[in-house]
Amino acid sequence: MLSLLFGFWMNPICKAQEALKIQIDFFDLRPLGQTLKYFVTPGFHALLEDPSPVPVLTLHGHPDNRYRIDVTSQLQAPQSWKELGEVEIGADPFILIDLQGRNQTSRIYRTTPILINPQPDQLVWIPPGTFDMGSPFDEQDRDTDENPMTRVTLTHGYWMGKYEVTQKAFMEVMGYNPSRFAYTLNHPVANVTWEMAMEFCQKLTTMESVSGMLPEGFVYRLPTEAEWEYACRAGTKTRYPHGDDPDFRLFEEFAWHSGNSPTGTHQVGILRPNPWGLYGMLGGVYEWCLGWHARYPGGEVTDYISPVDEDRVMRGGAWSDHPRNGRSAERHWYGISKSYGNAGFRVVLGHPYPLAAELNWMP
Ligand SMILES: [Ca+2]
Ligand SMILES: [Ca+2]
Repeated sequence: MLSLLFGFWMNPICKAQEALKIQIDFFDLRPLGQTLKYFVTPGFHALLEDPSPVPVLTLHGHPDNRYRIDVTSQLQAPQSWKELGEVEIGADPFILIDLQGRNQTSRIYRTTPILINPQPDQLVWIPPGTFDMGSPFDEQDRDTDENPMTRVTLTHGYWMGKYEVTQKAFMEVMGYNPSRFAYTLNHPVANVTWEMAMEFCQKLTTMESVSGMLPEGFVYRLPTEAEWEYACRAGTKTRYPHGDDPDFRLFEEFAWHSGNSPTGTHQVGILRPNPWGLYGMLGGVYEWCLGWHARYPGGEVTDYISPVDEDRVMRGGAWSDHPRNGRSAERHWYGISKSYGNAGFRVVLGHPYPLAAELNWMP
């Protein structure tokens, strides 16, 4: 009987990847969906008793993680590995059909983590993509700084903080708590200036880098305004991620605003998240962004960052605002050194922004 050798290798992984659990099963397409028996040898190779006409791999992993899958037919020849593809593990298992493996007598697979979410409880992967930034002229309650609508393509994915930065996180990095209303450590940090938020990101990057928790080539920083709105919209074009909500009835299920939170902030993560799993994007505290409150360019732009203008931009509305000021397209602004009880931020873990040098800022 012909034997078919399958296998997978896990590359050495760093501490940040300990939560990773990936398993590759091997299925036969004939009959559809029936699992073939396989045996895992001590060298992590799976030996199939029966040849599969087309190998099908099912990859289970932690959501947000991406892997490169390589294949070879000769384990002894290191040069023979060929890339089969890159996969991004979502909530459901990823099915990879290896058509080139049809009727092959030996197929050995290797997975290499490309991107591992270093803090799955705190960060959400935002994939690259294109969206329309701003609001259409007929959007209820819109302001004129939301036009012209601009089609923005983000060429890099990034992780975004699932929550606004909490007082606990801020204290751990900065050693003090600026929040005028210090309720609990799980409340969002407030009374933050743009400069303080920038310094937090820089210090956190250094700390995580030292402890080996930072994926290569990534830094903590503020989101650009485009990254913020793209993540907030989560593929939606309506006033809010949950719809147009003309009379704001649903808004309070997602956001702390002047109607349900007139006296200050609440702990993060209590209300419902947006479709991509981000909490408190709307309402709660305003979120400082990288860039300025400048007029949109219109047309189509890649990796947009707003040019120098008078004030720094912040997004999402706040606990002190009417829901009309908590729309996805709504823009707010403060001076660079201003801090208010509704001013906070959330982090992005992403590529260093190419134009960061133009921000002309040093801690
Ligand atoms: Ca917010
Ligand atoms: Ca406005």
